[in-house]
Amino acid sequence: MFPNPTPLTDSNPDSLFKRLKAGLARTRAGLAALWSSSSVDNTSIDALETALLRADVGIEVTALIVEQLRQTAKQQPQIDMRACVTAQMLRILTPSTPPLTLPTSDKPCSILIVGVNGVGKTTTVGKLAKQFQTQGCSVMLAAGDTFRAAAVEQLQTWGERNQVPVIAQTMGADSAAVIYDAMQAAQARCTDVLLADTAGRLHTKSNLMEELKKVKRTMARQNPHAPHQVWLVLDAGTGQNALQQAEQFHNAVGVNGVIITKLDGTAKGGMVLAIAHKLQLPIRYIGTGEAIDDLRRFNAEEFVHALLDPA
Ligand SMILES: Nc1nc2c(ncn2[C@@H]2O[C@H](COP(=O)(O)OP(=O)(O)O)[C@@H](O)[C@H]2O)c(=O)[nH]1
Ligand SMILES: [Mg+2]
Repeated sequence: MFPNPTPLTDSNPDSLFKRLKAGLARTRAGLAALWSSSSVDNTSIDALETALLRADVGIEVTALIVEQLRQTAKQQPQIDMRACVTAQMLRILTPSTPPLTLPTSDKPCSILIVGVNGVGKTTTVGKLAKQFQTQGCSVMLAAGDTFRAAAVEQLQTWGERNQVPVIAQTMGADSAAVIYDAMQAAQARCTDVLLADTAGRLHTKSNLMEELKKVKRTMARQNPHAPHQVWLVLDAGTGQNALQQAEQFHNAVGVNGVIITKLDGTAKGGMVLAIAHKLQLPIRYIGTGEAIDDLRRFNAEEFVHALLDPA
């Protein structure tokens, strides 16, 4: 019912892999010049270090990759630097892709989407609705961002686009109450998946975290296993700052999956490695555009190839 990521498919010219590659073009461009040198020496390692830092891979992961490369190069100066970096990135990212197992009998499977303002939560809820429907699941949306009227309308538009029901109240309503109502409605209609959108006012304001904690408690009152998943949406363009956001949300509501959006058009796509290394949380999906199909299950192998392979 919830299949794992599709395997690497770069044989089809129109494949999603090509689109992912196009999305990562800016990050890949920063690394491409490195692969021309035939041997690994101090100059090429220094250039790699700079390029990784520019791609926002972060200091820790860059140090790991560079140190490993130095060690390997000592024994084999003629090693293929790209192959070596590919292997190391895979080692860092692969633990972040455990299979996604969602309950199939405990309906609805409830997924709470959290994150700061503007990262792409509502858009991601809309894209996820399509993904789950494509997998044969019935979907309902809960308009838990009651802070802005536009947020409710935006979610309703995604509901219409996907032809799925949206449970909403007026602006200023209690977010927990909206999501509670949605859980009841989803249960009554035997809906498979309930996707709950939330507000993202400044994460430094403790009232957002308190509101999210209340949402969680209220959901658990309806079903002790709810929410089944709490997915944190992070904007790739924020680079290393995303780590702080992740810590705050994780401490407040216990995140068990990460979605990284806006990998298109950023040169900071390397932040995915920093997130994987630091958070040790599953990276579930990546967003590479504003359209409904611009969301992809995260696949470490596919991501590293899209990042490092020549255009
Ligand atoms: N380029 C790009 N834009 C995105 C992506 N995801 C969301 N957006 C855009 O980011 C903006 C904020 O998205 P929204 O869903 O309203 O964020 P929210 O405040 O977290 O709910 C909108 O203009 C979206 O179209 C993505 O993967 N790539
Ligand atoms: Mg929103």
